[in-house]
Amino acid sequence: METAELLTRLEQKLGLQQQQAKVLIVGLGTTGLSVARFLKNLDIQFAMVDSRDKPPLIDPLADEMPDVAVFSGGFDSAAFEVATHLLVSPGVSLQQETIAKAIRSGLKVISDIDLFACAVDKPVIGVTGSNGKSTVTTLLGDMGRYTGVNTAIGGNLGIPALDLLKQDADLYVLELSSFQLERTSVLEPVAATVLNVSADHMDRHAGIEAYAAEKKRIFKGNGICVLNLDDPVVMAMQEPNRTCYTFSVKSQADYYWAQKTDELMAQGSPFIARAELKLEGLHNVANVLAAIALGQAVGLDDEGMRKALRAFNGLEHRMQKVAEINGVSWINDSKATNPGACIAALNGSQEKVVLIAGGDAKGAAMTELTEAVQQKCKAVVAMGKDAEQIEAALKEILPVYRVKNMRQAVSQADKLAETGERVLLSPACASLDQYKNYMERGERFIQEVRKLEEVACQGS
Ligand code: UMA
Ligand code: ADP
Repeated sequence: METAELLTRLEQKLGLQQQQAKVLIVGLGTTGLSVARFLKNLDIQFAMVDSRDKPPLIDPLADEMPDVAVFSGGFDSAAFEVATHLLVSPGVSLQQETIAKAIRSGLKVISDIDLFACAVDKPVIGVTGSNGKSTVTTLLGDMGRYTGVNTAIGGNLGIPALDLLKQDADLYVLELSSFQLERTSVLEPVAATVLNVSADHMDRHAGIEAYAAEKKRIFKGNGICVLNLDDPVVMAMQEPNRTCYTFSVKSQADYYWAQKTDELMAQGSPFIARAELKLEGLHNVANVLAAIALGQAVGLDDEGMRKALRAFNGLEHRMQKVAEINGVSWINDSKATNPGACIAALNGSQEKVVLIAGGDAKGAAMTELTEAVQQKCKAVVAMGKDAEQIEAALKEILPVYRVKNMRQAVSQADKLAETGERVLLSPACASLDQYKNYMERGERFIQEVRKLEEVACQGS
């Protein structure tokens, strides 16, 4: 897009006038840096503020843009007083005192997704939900590639939306978190889905209704809405006069799993046999149905989509088999950072489970796990900040063992699991109380399991 046209759009849609706007970017992480680059290119004035003493991307910013003003070590900055627009990174709450005050005083909140929406001139698919976003977004990227459509994927998945524009793609697929949607007002995807809604990030949202309302923002505009027929909270988002495709693993829908024939159906015709998928668990069948619906919504070729589905092995740290030791399978599902994901993992398990759970519950109630744990588990090993909460919720129904770290967790689980059973790391909690991220937590689990494997090999 020509710069002049982009500037016009920014002015019309976001009130960002090149000469007058002063954007205060809150947060110098990957989002903040992508925005700084975008605004610098357009000669729009901005400054940056970060509550940390040394924001993570301060060095690359200083190298690329040494003249940019950065106020770090707190939000107590006069920069808020001169700004016209606030671009708040998703990791920072809009309820933070200084930010809330600035918003009340009339500063307009915008997001990197808003800027992206103004700058993009190709179709955008939006993917949100409490669980399955990364899987569906990645699958759509593969489907695009297998059908010969130059597809860029990113957003909450990792590459900030604005950085995707460099790829000059023909189709963009954005994974969007509730935090990104909450501060986005102009994105109108050609097709979008809310995969499911269950309690997550309750420490940042006023409640599940408020959280669901943020998710619903993905359906802004007139694009095709892809809705989960099995989730009443999602179905309640349906608007009259909109084209909606439903998906279901329980009953007939536009896209559904036909249990009798074990096929995935699309618009009344068999699309692919479940046996052709490498992904485990019924929740992944739901994810695949949503991806097919979105793919067809933007006209991707069916055969290319099938090829992508047959090849897709799933993402790391989601229901990955790490080892089989003395007849016990060890599964890494470290990305299960909320109860909904852990419940899906348990429901998909055929074997009896020793569950390793815990971390930061982010305000979610661990009692949500009760039914699935009762049906599938023989014991729970609890670690991390909210281990006590897990113990309190589950100790009446099965043994709960408290441990301090992953080494102890694996060792305890090893003592408990017997041939034909599975040890599942599916924490139902965020990892940040003990690890850098869920990847580090999963890697630590894998390391400990590998040690067990070595010992088992030496013994045999
Ligand atoms: N932070 C401060 N002070 C600040 C700014 C940030 O303490 O002034 C902290 C935040 O509280 C947070 C961390 O720094 O813990 C990172 O925040 P950020 O907004 O700067 O993060 P970015 O590096 O810009 O990454 C963000 C998303 N991060 C969050 O939403 C926390 C990334 O999603 C996303 O990939 C990236 O933008 C590109 O779009 C990560 C994530 O954890 C994977 N998302 C959550 C999730 O999936 O559950 C929502
Ligand atoms: P997200 O990006 O929304 O966090 P992921 O695809 O990374 O989603 O999966 C995160 C966790 O949720 C994993 O533990 C995975 O097994 C589980 N999961 C994936 N899809 C679903 C679903 N449709 N319903 C419930 N849990 C799911």
